[in-house]
Amino acid sequence: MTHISTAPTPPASAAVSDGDLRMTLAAELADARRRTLWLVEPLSDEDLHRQHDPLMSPVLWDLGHIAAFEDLWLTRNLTGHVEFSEMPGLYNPFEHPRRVRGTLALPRLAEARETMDEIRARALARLDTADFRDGPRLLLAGYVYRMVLQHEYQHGETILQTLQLKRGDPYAPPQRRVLPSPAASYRPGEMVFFPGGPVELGTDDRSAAYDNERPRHRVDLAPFWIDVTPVTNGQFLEFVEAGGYRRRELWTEEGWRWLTEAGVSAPKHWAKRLGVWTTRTMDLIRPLEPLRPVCHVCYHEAQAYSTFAEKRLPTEAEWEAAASWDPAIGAKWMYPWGDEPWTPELANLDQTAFDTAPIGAYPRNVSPIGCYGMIGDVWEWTASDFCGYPGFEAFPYSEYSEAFFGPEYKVLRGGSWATRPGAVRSTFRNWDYPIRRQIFSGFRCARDA
Ligand code: AVJ
Ligand code: FE
Repeated sequence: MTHISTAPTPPASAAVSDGDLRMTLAAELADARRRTLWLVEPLSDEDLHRQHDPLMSPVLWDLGHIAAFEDLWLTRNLTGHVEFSEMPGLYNPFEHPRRVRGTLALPRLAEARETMDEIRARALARLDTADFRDGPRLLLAGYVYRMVLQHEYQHGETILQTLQLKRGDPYAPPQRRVLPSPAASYRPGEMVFFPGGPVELGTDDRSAAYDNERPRHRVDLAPFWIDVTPVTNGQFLEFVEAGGYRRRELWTEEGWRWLTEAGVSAPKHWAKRLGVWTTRTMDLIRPLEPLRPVCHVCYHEAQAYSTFAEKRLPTEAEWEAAASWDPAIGAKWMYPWGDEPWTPELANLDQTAFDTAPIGAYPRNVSPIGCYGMIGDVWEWTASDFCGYPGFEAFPYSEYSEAFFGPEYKVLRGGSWATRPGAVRSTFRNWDYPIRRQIFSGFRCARDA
């Protein structure tokens, strides 16, 4: 673990030669594509073209869009400046809302694969001569390649959201990684104390972080308590059985309006069969497991549960401090466990488990103050709106983050089982509408000291 001072983090490439970085990036691009194609391998052309849900694109659109984004940033934009809006019409997300993408004239898989290969070949040829030190800002420390990699990883998670909503036969994962069994026991609902005081949030990293994670800045936090683990199915079931979905006083006005319209009475993919609650993840239906984190709840459900538990949702500043700040020594880490890169023993990330793990399965996934499971398993809703940090500068395009700043989106943190490790860290910020449940989303609670 390294102590982070207030000086900007040196680019990751400082110690490696351009040649080594080129090889690493080429290997990561190959790995990203292997994974994307592996995820969609079980799907027929019909499955790929179908609009499975109004919230999601046909999977074939995601594939074409991944390639078009790569073409835009790794070839066209490295030759001369191209605006994001010049992305080809078919795959431009702003020209076609998701709910109508099923009506687009999308190519068959074989043709899409050819386009993907052809764009990749051009990107690799350009990578051969990339100058990561004195070239354009986009290329410094290899940034634009990591941006494109993270984009493919993120669309992999988007595809998994679609597959969870798949019509017809449920999606059968090509293979499922076996998750570790719980090695430690925690009492769900137990809390740890964060003493408050000055903490540093965000990062100055320019090698991988998104613009919305910058700049690193100081925030003064009041002392607070925060849950040791994400809220579990067992805890959420207490809320359901106590009539949580019928008790007006637990919901905000906006939350109650959503609930009335949505007419739901349990998290998405929960069902009660013959008096037994079950959950479904892809093609796996099983009795509700009380020790797995609750998943597929929206912000309003998280908020109502928190009120029921006489707690509240953490702000994203509290979440990041609890995940990455060591108040004893004034240090901040990339991940709760330190700066060590992810390995399968550390946290449930990287998609191939196709499932959340019971709490206690990852005893090393613990932050300095003692919060478990902040990275992996489920994204965690926070109380915060998605906004730019003080001194925010859009880079390299405002359509990634800035276009979504404002009170209509809430921030989620920490990644899920469906997130690839390169696409998450303690400073990473995700966002969605507070009514959304198709994401792999849970939460943990906080409380004032
Ligand atoms: C960061 C997950 C909210 O999917 O809307 C993908 C990621 N941005 N392509 C999204 C993204 C452009 C983004 N989220
Ligand atoms: Fe995209």
